[in-house]
Amino acid sequence: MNQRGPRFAFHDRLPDAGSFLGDVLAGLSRPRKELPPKYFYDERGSELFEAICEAPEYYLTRAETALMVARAGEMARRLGPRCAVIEYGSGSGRKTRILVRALKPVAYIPIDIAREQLQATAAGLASEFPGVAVMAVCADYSRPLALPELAGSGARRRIIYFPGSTIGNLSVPEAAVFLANARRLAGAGGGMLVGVDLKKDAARLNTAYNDARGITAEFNLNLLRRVNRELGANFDLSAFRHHAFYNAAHSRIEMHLLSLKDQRVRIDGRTFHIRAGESIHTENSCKYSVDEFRRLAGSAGFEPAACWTDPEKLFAVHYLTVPG
Ligand code: AVJ
Repeated sequence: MNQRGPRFAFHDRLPDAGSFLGDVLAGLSRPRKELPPKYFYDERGSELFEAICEAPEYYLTRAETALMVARAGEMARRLGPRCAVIEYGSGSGRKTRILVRALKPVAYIPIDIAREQLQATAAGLASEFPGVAVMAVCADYSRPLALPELAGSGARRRIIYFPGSTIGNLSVPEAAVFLANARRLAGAGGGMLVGVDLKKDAARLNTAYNDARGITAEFNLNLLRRVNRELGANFDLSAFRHHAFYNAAHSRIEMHLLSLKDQRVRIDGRTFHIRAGESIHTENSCKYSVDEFRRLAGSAGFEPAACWTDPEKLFAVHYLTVPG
């Protein structure tokens, strides 16, 4: 842990590359090949994701940011004073700034797997909001994790902030388990503020994940570039094509990397055969109506306390509370 003054601490709890290799080998060994989307976010992947957020087709970030700008005051009143905000996957921190400015929490604990971006974002926030104790934790929030000590912060309740509809990466049963774990972390009297992309017509969704400039395609393919660089694999990027579509039966966008030819890939002494037309499933992005998400949160022991949506009904921010 390296300290940078009393208001900023950085805790590095990321396991080494071992789990990346294990996850990649396991994913490619399945009858339907897959790679976990959390590995999109190396330095280039984080940059590409920021570019996606600015693409005209990708409405999610704009809709959620506008919603935060319009309703942050109301949200802050609902959440109350002296919160400790724990953020899962802090990213660029734009939405966080809007929330922190309105809420003035006593502590802010961003948790992110993307180390460089976490450092920059957390340090920036700490200097912008000197009244907030910032304790960054570089970790994979999908695994059990220990939080830094909050006892001295004067926090009255823990609020988990999970914006961006990243919860959509999980299947519905996985999301139920994830929410139950989040409820335990928030604890009695705590809560969760979570951004969720709403169901809408398939054309709008398909366009959002197939932007005209091909940034999403680059983002998807960059995962193979990362596997090549960090794990010494030999994926031929030119032999794969980005394929994203709305699967209405599962209410989710699926992203795949479609193999354009029969090919073999070597990773860590193992060979994987990929047929022409076979795909590697790289991401799900589940979409929920307000009521569906409320029911899901309820099944995980949360009380759906409030929900804000934008005028176009593109995106929802739910406030869930833990009874106690
Ligand atoms: C950051 C997971 C919410 O699913 O919309 C954007 C990632 N993938 N374009 C999403 C993503 C393709 C994004 N999340």
